[in-house]
Order: sequence, then C-alpha cells, then structure tokens
Amino acid sequence: MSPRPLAARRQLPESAADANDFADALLAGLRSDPKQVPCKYFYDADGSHLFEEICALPEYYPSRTELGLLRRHAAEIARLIGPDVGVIEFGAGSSDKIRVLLDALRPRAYLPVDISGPYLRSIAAQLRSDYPELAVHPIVADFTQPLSWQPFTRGKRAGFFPGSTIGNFEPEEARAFLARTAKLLKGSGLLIGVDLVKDPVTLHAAYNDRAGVTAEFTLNMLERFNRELGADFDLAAFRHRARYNPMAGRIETHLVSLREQEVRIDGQRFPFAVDEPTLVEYSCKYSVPEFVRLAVRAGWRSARIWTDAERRFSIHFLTDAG
Ligand code: AVI
Repeated sequence: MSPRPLAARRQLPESAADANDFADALLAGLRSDPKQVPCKYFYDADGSHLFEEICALPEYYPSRTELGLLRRHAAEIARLIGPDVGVIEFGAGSSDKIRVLLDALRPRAYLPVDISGPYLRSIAAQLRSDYPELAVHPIVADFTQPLSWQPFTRGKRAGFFPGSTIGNFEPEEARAFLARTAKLLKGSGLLIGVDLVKDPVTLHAAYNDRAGVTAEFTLNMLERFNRELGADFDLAAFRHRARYNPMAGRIETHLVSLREQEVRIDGQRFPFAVDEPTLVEYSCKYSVPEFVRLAVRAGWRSARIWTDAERRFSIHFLTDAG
C-alpha cells in the first residue's frame, strides 16, 4: 500500500506553526547538509513541560539566577518601565518570572506570545485566576518570524524576553529580532535576559545534566515528529550531544545517529550515517559589551544592566534610541 499523503495522515499540531510549515521545515532540514532542525520544534506540550523541569535542575543555573535578579531588582525595574503599561512577553515559559514582574509593576495588560497554543492557554488561565484585575490576552504566534500580528493593547507597551531565549538565535537573527521589537515597542522599553560567557565546565554541565532531563527534552523532538508527522524515528538509535564551542561562544546541541539507518517520513527516506549529527539548537552566550553592541545595532539604547555577583547572567533594560 502506498503511504497516504502527509497532510492526510499527520495529526495537526495545535500551534502557530502551520502543519505544512512544520513538515516542510523538517523535510528541508533533513535534506540539508549538515542536517539541521529549528529548535522551536522542541516546544510541544511535552517539550514545554520538560523545559520547565530543566529550569529546576541544579546544573541549569540560568533560570534561578535570572529569577534571583528579577526579585532583587523588581522595584527598580518597575520604576524604569513606569505605570500603566501592557506587557508583551515573547515566549511563555515558567510563569515564576512574569509573576515577579506583575507583582512589582501591576501592569494594565499582559500579552504572552507563544508558538504552543495549549501551553499558552494553560498559563493564561492560571494568571487570570491569580490576577483578576489583569487583562490577559494570549497570542498564538511564532515570534521568531517577522511579526504577523498587532498586539491588541492601547497605550504604553513594554517587552519582556527572559530566559536568554535570544541566545537560541544566531547573532544576525538576534539582531533582526531586536530590530523588529524596537519597531513594535517604539517609545518604550524591552527587558531581556541574556546568559553570559563563562567557564566551559559550568556551561557543559548545564546542558548535560546528570538526571538526563535535557537529553529527554532533545529526544522528545523525534517523538513529536513520529506522532505529528508519521515519521518512524527510533528514539533508541539517536543520542543527545551538547558541546561548548568556545570560538563561537555557544553551546551546540545535536542529535547523533548511533548507527547507519534510514528514517521514513511521508514516503521519503532519509539516510543517517553512524555518528552523523543533526543540529537542533544553538545557545549563544554573550559578554555584556557584546550584547550591548548587538542591541545598539538593532536600534535600542542600553539604559540599565543587572548581573549577579558571579556574573553568570545579565538582565538588560533597553529603551528606544529615539
Ligand atoms: C530556551 N532556551 C534559552 C534554553 C537554552 O538554554 O538554550 C533551551 C534549553 N535547551 C537545553 N536546555 C535548555
């Protein structure tokens, strides 16, 4: 029996990334040399929950360091952003960080933008019940792409982009994203978390935790392709590999094929050699001056920077360069 067309067989992902884009991105990525798949496909409901688990791991310092910085400087942050704003958050991760900001800032509205619809709705429901005064308007969209939506909030806006998710863009894409947000947030500011360059041992541990949650998170992408696109990846035949590349200043995460094998997707065959890596994520690290230069090139002004005592993580408040 010939395989049914992909569009008929696959279960549509409930997310901003249209099912065809999702399939096309995977097929194009597996045809390219070297193979690569965009890291945004980590975040189905299971992937989002696994990422929450990563954030609580002892080795994964970025989340708790950033949360500590937000708590310590919440009053000053709220003063700098000012009253009566609509906060647009790019990506809705664990709600701990936004809660610190909401408590200090008491904004008029909260607009989380995320690719995963179900996850976004569950976060929005929790916040509506805990902050009854707050207008919560979730936006299911892929913020890595040029903006196809207009935030539906009047008056002053502020952007919030925590977690060093900016590090998942390559520097030129990061500049383009910052330039788009500078236009969207004209006249206001962007609060953004940026992980700092540091010793490779700490970085390596953060992406290779002993409990294996990060490996599970990486492999979940293949499970998602099997479930939603009818692929036949054998999860036991791939392993997670995350290494720090000191020249590029980034963690490079790959799925490595453990044997010579063929994977079928939509009737097409994709050969994998033994040890062949598929790139699934960059996590770029910046020094403070490097990030400031990038933001300024994108049309922002650096208004304030906070770092922890060990200089592991930074939070930047960027304002309109005018
Ligand atoms: C979401 N992003 C900033 C995380 C990072 O550190 O690059 C995703 C992650 N991947 C593995 N661990 C965490």
